[in-house]
Amino acid sequence: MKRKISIVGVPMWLGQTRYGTNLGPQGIRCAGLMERLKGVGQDVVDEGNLPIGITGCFRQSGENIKNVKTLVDSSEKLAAKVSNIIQEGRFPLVLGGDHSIAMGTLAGVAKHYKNVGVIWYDAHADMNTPETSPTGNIHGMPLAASMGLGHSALTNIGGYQGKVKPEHIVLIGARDVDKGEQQLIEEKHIKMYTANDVKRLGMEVVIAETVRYLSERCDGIHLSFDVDGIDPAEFPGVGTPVADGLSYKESLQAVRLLAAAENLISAEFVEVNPLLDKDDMTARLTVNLIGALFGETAKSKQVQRTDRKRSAEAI
Ligand code: 5AB
Ligand code: MN
Ligand code: MN
Ligand code: MN
Repeated sequence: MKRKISIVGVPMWLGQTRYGTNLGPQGIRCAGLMERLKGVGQDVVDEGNLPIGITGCFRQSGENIKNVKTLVDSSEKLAAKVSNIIQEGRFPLVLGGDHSIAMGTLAGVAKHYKNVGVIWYDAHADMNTPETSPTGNIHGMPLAASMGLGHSALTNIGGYQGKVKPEHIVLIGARDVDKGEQQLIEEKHIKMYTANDVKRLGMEVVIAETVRYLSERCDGIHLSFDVDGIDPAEFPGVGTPVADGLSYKESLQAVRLLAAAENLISAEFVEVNPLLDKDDMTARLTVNLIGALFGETAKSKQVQRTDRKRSAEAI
């Protein structure tokens, strides 16, 4: 599908404690993102990186939550940016940064869509609150905060609460879920396909069911893609790796199937940490995933390679 894409980078790392996810947007760009999206004929502009505060100082109070102020300030900026992009009739493609940025993305998207559906592709559920979190890291809280649960500074981002309803969420790839998160999933009947469920059912079935489920209930679908959903053997450049993940091949299949979804309204790719990566593998394969989400196929990639070779020869 042809979309009008606006890229925004969010160089955020203070949602967790490993420096480097702030370099994610640049890592993804340097792996050739723009060229690839233009290569499949997409109308795409890169709006650069959001200016992010660097006033992180970890635990500021006795509470089990770190860097609240920095995270709230940058989420407000991102929410406004994403909202503007949608206002202009364009598709926000947000590059993380750690997953805390989803609070800002969703606050911007949900201003325009009353019933936004969310595909949360991740090894984790990201539904902790300061009461349940084992770490106090906000990148483990964005989905709870977006549902209106947890620290009030987070739930009020964008000036309103409840960006996403529990019945409008589908988790794909989960395999490291904390006790409090599991309780919430059961209590709210949140739809979840664990990594094992995907192995059992096959990705094609999972995505078909997910799109059907969300399309019946929602007015648009947001894809929140945490690259640690994929097995760390293939995606080593992540701060919270979990074994037995989804394969790169399955993930490519997932985004290829989503490329056809007319009601896909926004997407974010998060948690790429170039400092933990091996030979830029994670950044390069992430560009393959984004390319496929916007229409790249094995065949179109072949044509692009030939074109690049020809133009190099012509110089
Ligand atoms: B990610 C953990 N559940 O809350 C926590 O990478 C890990 O955005 C969260 O999915 C991982 O700290 C957050 C133990
Ligand atoms: Mn995550
Ligand atoms: Mn994760
Ligand atoms: Mn992670």
